[in-house]
Amino acid sequence: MWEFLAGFLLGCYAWMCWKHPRTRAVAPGLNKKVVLPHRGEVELHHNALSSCSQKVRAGGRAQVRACLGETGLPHTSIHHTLPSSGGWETKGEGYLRDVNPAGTVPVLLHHGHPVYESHEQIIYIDQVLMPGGPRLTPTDPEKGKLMDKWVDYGAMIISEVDKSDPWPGVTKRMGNMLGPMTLPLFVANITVNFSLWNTLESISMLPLVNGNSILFIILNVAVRLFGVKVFQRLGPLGRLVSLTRRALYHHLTELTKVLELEGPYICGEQYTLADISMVPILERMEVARWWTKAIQADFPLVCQYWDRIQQRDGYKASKMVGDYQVKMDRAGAQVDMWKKEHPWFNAYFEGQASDAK
Ligand SMILES: N[C@@H](CCC(=O)N[C@@H](CS)C(=O)NCC(=O)O)C(=O)O
Repeated sequence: MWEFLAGFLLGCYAWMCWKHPRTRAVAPGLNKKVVLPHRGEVELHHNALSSCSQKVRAGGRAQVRACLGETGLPHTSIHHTLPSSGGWETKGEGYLRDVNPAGTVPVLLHHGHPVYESHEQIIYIDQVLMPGGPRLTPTDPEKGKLMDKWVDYGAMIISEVDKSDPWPGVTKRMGNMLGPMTLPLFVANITVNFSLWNTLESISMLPLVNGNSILFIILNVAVRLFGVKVFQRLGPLGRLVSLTRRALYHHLTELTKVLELEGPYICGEQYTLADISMVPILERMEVARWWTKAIQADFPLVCQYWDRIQQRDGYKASKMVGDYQVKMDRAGAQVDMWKKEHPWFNAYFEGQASDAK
């Protein structure tokens, strides 16, 4: 009897694995020919912890506030759990079919037409949806080109980061730093916020997913086995984190150069989509504890720039709140504790001034 039941359940699982859709790439930007289920004119599918989502919320909220004040344009915000926040909603059949076959957030829908890739979404919000014309795009064509360059530089294109040789990918654009610099926070998050159920659920997803999701499942299990020493046990993981500080120095030097030339924002006096593209990166540095004393001392102009952005209402509206904030505070505190307990871990963040330059 039990053998029959176990065999039946295994058969159901195998059938589910076989018929479950896998993620696939989508075309960036507006997909005019695709119409997805929607309720409102403008919808944002996002996640509170997702940096790319924050970028769109930082741009989007400013836009929505303006729209609400001036036109009353409705905006629906739909939250989804991610593997990194302990859920697999974005890899489910419904999400892949009805929102994004790539299985990621954020996704902007306009009358049900999806706009994929956060760097495309912020442009679409400002240049297509904003009543009365763009507010976050300079009118001067030269400044416009500068803005485009920095929106592109702030994009996160994970496929550009080659696991065996990550340096070209992480230095190509600043957005590609988001993954490597979040790794210590991910490991801390799994350690202090994930239940055994989260790990078991992750393992059960193994035959259903592909790409980076598989790596995340391996990480989840490895953190259970090795704790923080996972960085020493899994060579490529340790190597990726160990180059983060040097790569951050590279990008913050570029940011300093443009601020020296243009300032106080990337395109001068006007706050633009270029600055919005920096928000999730500078914020993630905060949450994952990369704003070390050395970095603050070496990049005073970037610090002033970041302080200025943090005073803005659009930034304040884009921040995560509630339970997610509590969980990230707890994970951040764990990173702080590991820094104190393990000199080798602290060296990822502090290193020697000379080895970062
Ligand atoms: N280049 C994409 C990246 C999208 C992306 O990877 N989003 C992350 C959150 S920041 C995600 O959904 N991760 C979940 C996963 O890949 O399973 C964009 O900028 O929109």
